[in-house]
Amino acid sequence: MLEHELFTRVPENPIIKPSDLPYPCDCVCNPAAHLVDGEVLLLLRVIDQEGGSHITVARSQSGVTDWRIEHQPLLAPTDRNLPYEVYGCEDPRLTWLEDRQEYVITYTGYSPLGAGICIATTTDFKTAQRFGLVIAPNNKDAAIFPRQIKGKYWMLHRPALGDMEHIWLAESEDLVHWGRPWMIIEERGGPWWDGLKVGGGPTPIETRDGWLIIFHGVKGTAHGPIYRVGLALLDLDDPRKVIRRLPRWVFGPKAPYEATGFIPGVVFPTGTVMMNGDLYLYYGAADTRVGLAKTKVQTLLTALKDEGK
Ligand code: M1P
Repeated sequence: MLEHELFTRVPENPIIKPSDLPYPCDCVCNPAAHLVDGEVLLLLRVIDQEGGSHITVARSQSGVTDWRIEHQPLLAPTDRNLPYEVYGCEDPRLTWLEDRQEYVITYTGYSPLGAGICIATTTDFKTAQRFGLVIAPNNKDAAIFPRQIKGKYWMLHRPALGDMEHIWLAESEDLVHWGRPWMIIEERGGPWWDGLKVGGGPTPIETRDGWLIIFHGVKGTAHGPIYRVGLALLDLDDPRKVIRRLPRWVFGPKAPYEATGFIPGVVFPTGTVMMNGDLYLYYGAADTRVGLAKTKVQTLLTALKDEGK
């Protein structure tokens, strides 16, 4: 029988839980990830005890254990001049842009007006320059490609249009003004594992075969939504062209720390790094903790080649 899951959980899971934070919080989940100065840096989404979210930096040599977590958030809803983030800064993704020599953080700004896409940049993860809201609500799950394509920056994003929540692309020359929207990965409706909605995951990964896209898909059930992980491949020179999409999911909530928690039945992939030839996938588990699962990029590409449509 075909093995459904293409990722292997590390035995240390959950690798970060609320009690690991140096200050009180309810949940820690959905981290962005990058290799920075030879170690893994995570941007954690932390849900405080009032219910709002902020973003805090964590670092580890191994990317698995011994996390050093900052005592102060990098991005928090404290600035009165940022009205679109007053309920929180959520679900970051992180991209290094070589041409700008800086990291770009995309995150969801949540406010009484809904959830929209915000951008900030940093070089040292001690301070960040906030651009504010760059795409109006309702829109989430933004991640910027790690290099320019055809002279433009490209971003995955997920507008909510009535009942439809598909993954789209947008282009920009300056990271502030985004346009030329193009839908690439649709929620499939019906009984499918990705029928209710889909949303972009970690920063797209450049491979010989194309841009590897790891995304989440949601199925609605009588017991609530199930969040699982899917795969697609986009053309390297024109990401508007979807080369392959895997019909099935490849990683889903199975372990107790994914099946129970604040929102049960959720694995929410948001960050990857390459470590010792493995792709490390960091994800939110039940919106409560951080999990880590490993695979080989080639395993994902082979599945897309053999089973993708
Ligand atoms: O509870 C699961 C997830 O629900 C939302 O997902 P989406 O981006 O698809 O709307 C988000 O609120 C996310 O933070 C959360 O983990």
